[in-house]
Amino acid sequence: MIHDLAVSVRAWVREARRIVLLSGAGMSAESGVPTFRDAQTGLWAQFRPEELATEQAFRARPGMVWDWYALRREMIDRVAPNAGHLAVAAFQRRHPGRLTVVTQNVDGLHQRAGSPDVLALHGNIADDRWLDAPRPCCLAQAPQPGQPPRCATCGNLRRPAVVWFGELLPAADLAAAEEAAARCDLMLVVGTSGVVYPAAGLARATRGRVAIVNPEPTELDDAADAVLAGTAAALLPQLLED
Ligand code: BJW
Repeated sequence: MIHDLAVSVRAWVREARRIVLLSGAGMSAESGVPTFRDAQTGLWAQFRPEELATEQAFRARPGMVWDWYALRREMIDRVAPNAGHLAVAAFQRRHPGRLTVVTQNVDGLHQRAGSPDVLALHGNIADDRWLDAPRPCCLAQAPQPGQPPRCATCGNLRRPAVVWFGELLPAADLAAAEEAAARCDLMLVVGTSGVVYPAAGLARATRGRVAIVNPEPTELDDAADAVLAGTAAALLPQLLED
């Protein structure tokens, strides 16, 4: 059973020459990855992302923030792409070059589903980098294991290679996402609350149609031509079928 509005969006998908899929945490919810701002459990229940996902929080409590990321890394290693990720990747295989994935997610699930050239605006949780600019001593030896690992000589810390509040997004990926948003005929905005910028701004910057897929209202609903109340894994296979 497919709703009338979903039929319209499916027709927009068929007409569109260029599509952007802008995803957020809800894209991976049905894979078992908790979102940031829904009812949360464990460490998510005690802290807001704005309190943990900052350089200031890491400098103040590196062990605690490192452990938060370590738990999330373990959890992400255990999950798999869901029917939504797979439908996107299958569409891209059938229509090379027509759909660009721009994601705020750091879980790598679009990439694992087979989507090519994903623009990962907030980095990748599987990667680390130096907290402070690396000195020759940092580069000369393997980091000393720990929570977090550190340079044995100067104490510089390793940190997750994700984008925290107040930090710049990767410039090339953001520029490519802005260009794709400016050029697309249709943007599918899936599983994001639309509160975090500049990613949310992409949905306001496009001159193409905007269709939202989300079981709950979002901050971007006023910018949308269609708001589909449903989940990524249920709706994307319908919207993206030929
Ligand atoms: C489902 C579902 C299912 C559930 N199917 N859906 C303009 C105005 C105001 C503030 C700013 C602005 N521009 C910049 C800012 C500051 C700031 C910001 O946006 N603050 C806001 C909170 C107000 N932005 C930044 O600091 C950014 N950097 C920047 O702008 O640099 C320039 C600058 C520098 C210095 C000063 C000023 C500017 C960086 C933002 C980095 C965000 N990082 C995080 C953490 C990443 C690492 C990690 O994973 O730990 O990214 S925070 C967190 O939020 C994460 C997410 O990618 C991001 C977005 O969250 P998302 O994906 O929308 O998740 P939720 O949980 O919010 O929503 C889930 C949705 O799914 C819900 O709607 C559910 O209903 C839905 N859902 N199940 C479909 N099955």
